[in-house]
Amino acid sequence: MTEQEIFDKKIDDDVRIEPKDWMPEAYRKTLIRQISQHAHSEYVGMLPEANWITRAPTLRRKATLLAKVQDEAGHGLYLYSAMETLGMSRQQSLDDLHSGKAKYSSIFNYPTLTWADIGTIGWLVDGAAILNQVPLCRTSYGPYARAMVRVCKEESFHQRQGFEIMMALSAGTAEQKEMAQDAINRWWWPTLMMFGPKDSESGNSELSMRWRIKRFSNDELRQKFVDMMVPQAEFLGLKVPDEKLKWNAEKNGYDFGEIDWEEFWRVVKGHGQCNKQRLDARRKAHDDGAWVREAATAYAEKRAQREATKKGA
Ligand code: BYC
Repeated sequence: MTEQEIFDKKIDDDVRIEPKDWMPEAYRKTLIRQISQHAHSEYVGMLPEANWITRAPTLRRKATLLAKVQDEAGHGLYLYSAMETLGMSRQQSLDDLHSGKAKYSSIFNYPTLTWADIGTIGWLVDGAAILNQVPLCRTSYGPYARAMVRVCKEESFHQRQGFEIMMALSAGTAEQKEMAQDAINRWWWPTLMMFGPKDSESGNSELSMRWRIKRFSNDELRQKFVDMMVPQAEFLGLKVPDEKLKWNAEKNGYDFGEIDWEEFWRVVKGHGQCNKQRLDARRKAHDDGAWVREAATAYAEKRAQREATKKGA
């Protein structure tokens, strides 16, 4: 059997591909592309939420939000490590993010204006992330799949905390309920965009599905999301801002309106409300952290020298 045939058989038999296995260059590249987009999303995703840590309404809310934001940093780290197993250094990935070459999820280029936005991000954005990421626990590349198991457990907790914030607000005063409705009005459509372009325009889907990197198409996941979230919105007493939303008994799912694809591509291409602000914040955090990296490297070098001297003695 050729190396290509062994690889194809593993994919067909659902056997994981591991870092030292032979893999087609295009498979390696598409994995790096997707994991990079994913890792940077976790990393940049800390910013809109961190914006509310100092303004969380109670100590318990603050502690929970702090833990959530730290979890996102951890998710980024698992994913950067998974990328390293494919030969992509962390420095290179970060350089690509900071230069604007690498993508991250469009959703994080929208501002968090009120506390209800934190609830809505947890409920809707993490809800979308879970739907997209649970199938990734079975993705064909071992290190990515294993990283996703832990990520998904933590995301489930994030979603619960978001929903709980929304329950409190929607059962609160008229102003609180209005704040919750305003948040869903602003976040609903950008959340639907998280699943990517329509299947007919998703250039990467076909190969990614064949290689079992992706298990469901962008539109399939988007449909599942709408079907899952509409009853939750109803439970909260909130209205989904889509006049075309309608139950379709024949397909056993909801029909819904068309996404503003022009807005989607504008944000993906770097021209959303907060793209500049997000990248500036990440670059600044990286520059401010230079001394930590230098200190850690100096410590590691000193320690290696000490070990070598001990061995020589
Ligand atoms: N934003 O051919 P397509 C999270 C790009 S959740 C920006 O369909 P693919 C978190 C796409 O990269 C969010 N770019 O691509 C949650 C491609 O560009 P390139 C992160 C987007 O890869 C809460 C081009 O458009 N989750 O982290 O087959 C708190 C054409 O698309 C977007 C993941 O990344 C978008 N919305 O499918 C904190 C999950 N959509 O690469 C953090 C893993 C598409 O050709 N990623 N693009 O230059 C995936 O599942 C897939 O990459 C996607 C896109 C479904 C997103």
